[in-house]
Amino acid sequence: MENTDLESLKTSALNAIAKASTMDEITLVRNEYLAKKSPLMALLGKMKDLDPSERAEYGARVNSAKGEISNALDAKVKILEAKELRAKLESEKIDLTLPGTSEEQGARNPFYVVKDEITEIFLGMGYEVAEGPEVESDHFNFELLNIPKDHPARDMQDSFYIDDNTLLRTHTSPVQARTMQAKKGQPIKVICPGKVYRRDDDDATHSHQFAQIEGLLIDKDVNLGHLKATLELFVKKMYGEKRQIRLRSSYFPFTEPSVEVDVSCAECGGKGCSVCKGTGWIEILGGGMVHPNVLTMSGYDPKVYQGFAFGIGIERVAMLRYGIEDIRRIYQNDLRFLDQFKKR
Ligand code: 2U9
Repeated sequence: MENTDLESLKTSALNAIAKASTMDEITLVRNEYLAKKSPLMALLGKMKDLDPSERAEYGARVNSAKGEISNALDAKVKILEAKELRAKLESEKIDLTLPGTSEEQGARNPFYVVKDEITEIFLGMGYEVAEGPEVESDHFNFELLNIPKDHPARDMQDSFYIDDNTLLRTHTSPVQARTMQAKKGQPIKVICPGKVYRRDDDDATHSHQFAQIEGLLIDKDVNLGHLKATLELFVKKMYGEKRQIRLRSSYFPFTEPSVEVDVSCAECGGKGCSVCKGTGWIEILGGGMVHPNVLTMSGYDPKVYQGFAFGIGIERVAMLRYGIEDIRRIYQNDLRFLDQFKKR
C-alpha cells in the first residue's frame, strides 16, 4: 500500500472528527474508520500478503495512523461531553432570586389556645385531667350535685333530654362526682374540661353548647383560703402578675359558701372602661367549698374531708381576651375570623 493511501485515509478521518459536532456524529465517524470492516482494518488485514521483511514497518505505519485517529476521537469526545454538560447546566440554571411558593399556614382557634393555656396552668399546680360522658344520667348530672328533682336550679339548666333520666350534661360537674366515686374517699385534685349543653336561647354571649373547665380538690383541712390562693395564682399566670382578684358571695347548690370571682380589668387597670363596663372588675370564675351533702353522697365524711371546686367558661375567657363580641364566631370556622389569629 502506498503511503499516500494511508495518509489520505487519516486526513479524511481527522477532518470528519473535526467536523463532528455531536456525540452521534462521533460514533458514526468511529464506526466508519475503526470498525472491523473499515478501510483501515482492511489495510491491516493485507499485512499477511506482504513480504515478511516489509510487515513490521507496514504494521507500524497503519497502527500509528489508527492510534492518531483513535486519540483524535477520544479528544473530541471529551470536548463534546464538556459542551453538552455546559448546555445542560445553562438550560437547568436555577434563578435563586425568583420568589418562592409558600404554603398557607392555618391558625389555632382561640378556643383551643385558651383551653390549653388554662389546662397547662393547673397541670403545673399538680392537677390531673379527668373526662367523662357528655350523655349523662339525671343522677350524676343533678342528684349527686345537690340538685334534687324539685330544685329551682334545674330551671336554669334544663337541657336536652334523651329520656326522663338521660340528658346532655349541663355542666362538667358529673365528671367530678364520678371521680369521687372512683377514688372511694381518697384525696382528689382534678380539672375537668369539656363540652356542656343548656337549653339557652342562642345570642351573642350564649350558645346551647359551650365548654367549661371545672376543678375539684378534696383533702383534709381544706378551706376557702386555699381556693382563693389557687385562683389568685391562676389569674396571675393567665392574665399577668399585676392582676388582682376579688371574691363576691354567690349561690350554687353544690358549694357552700359559694363565690363569684372577678379579676381587675387589664384594659384600664381598674379605673373603669367599656370592657369592664365602668366597674374596674370582670367576672371570670365561680367557685366555693364543696357542699357537705355533695361530699356525703359520693362517699366522703365532711367532718374529715373538705374540698373546694371552681368553674370557668372557656369561650368567655377567649372572648374577653381577644375582644370577640359574638360567641358564635368561635364555632363557625369562618376563615376571615380565624385568619386574624395567625402568628405574624
Ligand atoms: C362537684 C362539686 C362542686 C363546680 C363549680 C362553679 C362554681 C361555677 C360556672 C363558671 C362559668 C359555670 O361555665 S360557667 O357558666 N361554674 O361557677 N362550678 S363551683 O362545683 C362543683 C362541681 C362538682 C362534685
